Amino acid sequence: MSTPQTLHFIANEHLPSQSGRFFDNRSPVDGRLVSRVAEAGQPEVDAAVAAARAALHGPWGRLSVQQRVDLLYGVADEINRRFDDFLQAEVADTGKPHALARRLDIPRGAANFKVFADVVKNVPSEFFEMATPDGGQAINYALRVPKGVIAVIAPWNLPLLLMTWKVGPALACGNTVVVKPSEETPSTAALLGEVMAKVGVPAGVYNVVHGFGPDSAGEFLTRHPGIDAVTFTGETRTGAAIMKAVADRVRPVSFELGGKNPGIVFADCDFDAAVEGIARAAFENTGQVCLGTERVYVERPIFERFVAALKAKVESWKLGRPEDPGTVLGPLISAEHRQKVLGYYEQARAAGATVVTGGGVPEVPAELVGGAWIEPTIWTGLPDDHPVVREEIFGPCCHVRPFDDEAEVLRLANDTPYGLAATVWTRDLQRAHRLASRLEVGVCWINAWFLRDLRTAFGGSKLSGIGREGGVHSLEFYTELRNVCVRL
Ligand code: NAD
Ligand code: 6OD
Repeated sequence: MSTPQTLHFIANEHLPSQSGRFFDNRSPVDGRLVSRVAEAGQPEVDAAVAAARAALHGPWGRLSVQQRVDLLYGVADEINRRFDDFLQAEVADTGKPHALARRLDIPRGAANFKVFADVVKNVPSEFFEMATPDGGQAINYALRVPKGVIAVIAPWNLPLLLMTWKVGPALACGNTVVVKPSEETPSTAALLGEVMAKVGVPAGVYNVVHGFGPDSAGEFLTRHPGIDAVTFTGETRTGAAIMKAVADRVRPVSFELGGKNPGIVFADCDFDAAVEGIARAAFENTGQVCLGTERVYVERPIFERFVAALKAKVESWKLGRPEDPGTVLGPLISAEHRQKVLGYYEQARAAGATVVTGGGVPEVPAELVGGAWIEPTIWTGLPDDHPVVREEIFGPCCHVRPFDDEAEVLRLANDTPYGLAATVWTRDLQRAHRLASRLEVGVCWINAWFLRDLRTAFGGSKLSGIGREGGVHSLEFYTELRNVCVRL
């Protein structure tokens, strides 16, 4: 059987590159070839941006809000109708367990269209009456207009979820998009093109170009003069490169970047819930979640017991093939990423950390040896300034450290250049609210983790991002206000 091809999606057509160039998309489960992916050069990026611009001034731009809303509901319904196709595509690229993709990634892919369709149906507008200098009268009202052609640059960890988290609001607000999915996970973005065409989204509204970052599709797109704004999720240093790329044209950016998130566990917590919550925060999706917890602080009286329980919990989680219903942990995204994570495992060992569990590569059946498998790992005993405790690893690992009081743990938690998320486990709600107001993060969970209401503001402080998206907050980035002043 010939290897499937993943093509660009431009003006509702699946197209190869003019250069004929392809790159390999390999499964992180066993290294098998999933597809050959067309690699965009400047001509494909030019074509995608031109298609997006034409659609903006064409049929898409002439739709009423209700017509857009109906189409986006249609997109969500079609994703749900093709749920299994999306699931298979996402799992083929990422190796994540079916159970996780079924619970999280694919439903959120659909929900991201419905939620923002609902948001734009109910946007109020401002209105002011004024006196004119000659004693007459005028009125002012604000129109919310789309920003234009939005570049969406997406990462590989939650590919459909994070891409649609940007495409949903962008389209709901009347923009058109050119998406550059991660080179590791091109499949669901391509599949979404089929959905758009099927439900009747006009050609050019949703475009996808595949390729890499620097000197490839990502950079060609962010430098393109036809792009009106860039929304990006990924590493902080990539965000810095994108900011430079758009600086000369002074284009706005919305950035969701890296994190080194603290998990804080007080002795009065619901112990089992805290163990379960921290285990999910540290290890779910094989630790490849920007909101994940890589620094865990546990109040001293329960420290030993907590570490033992966390170890027992993660050791009970089965690594395995995605389709196996018992599988909780998949592989990392790639051999290259595993090298990076193993580098931190090695640094922790060299620095004398206590390796509570894991620390290396697990034994796997022969057919999985080509995959990016890794052991979930817990350390204790590292100094607060060690790179393992300070840098984002993005793997299934955490360092656990005892603390003695609230002031100390607040200082430790905030001692980071990042500011994405924190999770606090306690039954003392006064203390919880106090910490929530003092932790320097964009999202603070109390007795929960990754619990999301999509109407809330989402984003990071410090090096973890610029801007907030979610609910009406997304309107700030995806629309502009135009004031209309009418002399009566
Ligand atoms: P990455 O920055 O390496 O890549 C993200 C995307 O940017 C990819 O599509 C890549 O091809 C593209 N890219 C790379 N260099 C580029 C350039 N110079 N110009 C334009 N595009 C470029 O990130 P990743 O490895 O895919 O994802 C993991 C990172 O993403 C982690 O740091 C994680 O914390 C972060 N992340 C953050 C959030 C959040 O909400 N804050 C969510 C998910 C992931
Ligand atoms: O839930 C979301 O909307 C979101 N942006 C999650 C980010 C997860 C990071 O890996």
